[in-house]
Amino acid sequence: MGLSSRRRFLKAVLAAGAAAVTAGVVGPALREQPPPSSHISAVQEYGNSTTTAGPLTPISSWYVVQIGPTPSLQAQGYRLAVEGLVERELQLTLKDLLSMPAVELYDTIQCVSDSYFLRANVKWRGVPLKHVLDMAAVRPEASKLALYAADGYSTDLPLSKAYEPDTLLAYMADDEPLAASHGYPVRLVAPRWWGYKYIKWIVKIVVTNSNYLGYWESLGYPDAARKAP
Ligand SMILES: Nc1nc2c(c(=O)[nH]1)N[C@H]1C(S)=C(S)[C@@H](COP(=O)(O)O)O[C@H]1N2
Ligand SMILES: [Mo]
Repeated sequence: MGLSSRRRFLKAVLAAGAAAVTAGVVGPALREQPPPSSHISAVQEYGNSTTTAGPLTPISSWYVVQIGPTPSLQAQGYRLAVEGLVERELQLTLKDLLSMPAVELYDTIQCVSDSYFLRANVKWRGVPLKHVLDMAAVRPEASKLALYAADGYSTDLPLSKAYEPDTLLAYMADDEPLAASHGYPVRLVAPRWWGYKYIKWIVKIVVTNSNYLGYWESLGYPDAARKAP
């Protein structure tokens, strides 16, 4: 299949609403994994599992999977709303998020639909989601988060996963701001769980005790999306 017919094919798959590949997946030009920077706290390992194997994937071969076109969000005007079962509702700007304590970690993002080809080793930087939830003060009856994105996508996360120290609201990948296609300005990073939890272009978090199911979860994908060890 030629490049342009492959693109048409992938567009058609996207239009059909399936998880689709829109970028090349094989890249020979791998670079060495740099050491972690020291001014930011690094959660390299959590529990007893390391989440990244191998060198960083060059951005040019990092896969893209999404249900529709890339929305174009601007830093100016971006807001992350936190509402629902909280003591204080929040409307965070990108500047707010950038001023919070940051964590850097290496992780492998992997799509459940082809975990061999649709994978990328990424160095993320972001704010622990727990930090933002603690600012909002989650009420004791809460059990779950519903997470919403600017493209109409959503996912959900049990509070226990949301509180893990390496679950991040990430705004950088490989020391650069996120690319538009990878979630600019902010996306979730949920190490050890499948890629569909890594919601891109996140704009709203609703704390709930109802059993909200996100886009893929409501189509039957597991709610607790831990990858096989
Ligand atoms: N907003 C939004 N986030 C999303 C998706 C989406 O369609 N929309 N797809 C998910 C899926 S299925 C995967 S595997 C990862 C892929 O992330 P990437 O395109 O940055 O590699 O994004 C997840 N986050
Ligand atoms: Mo995916």
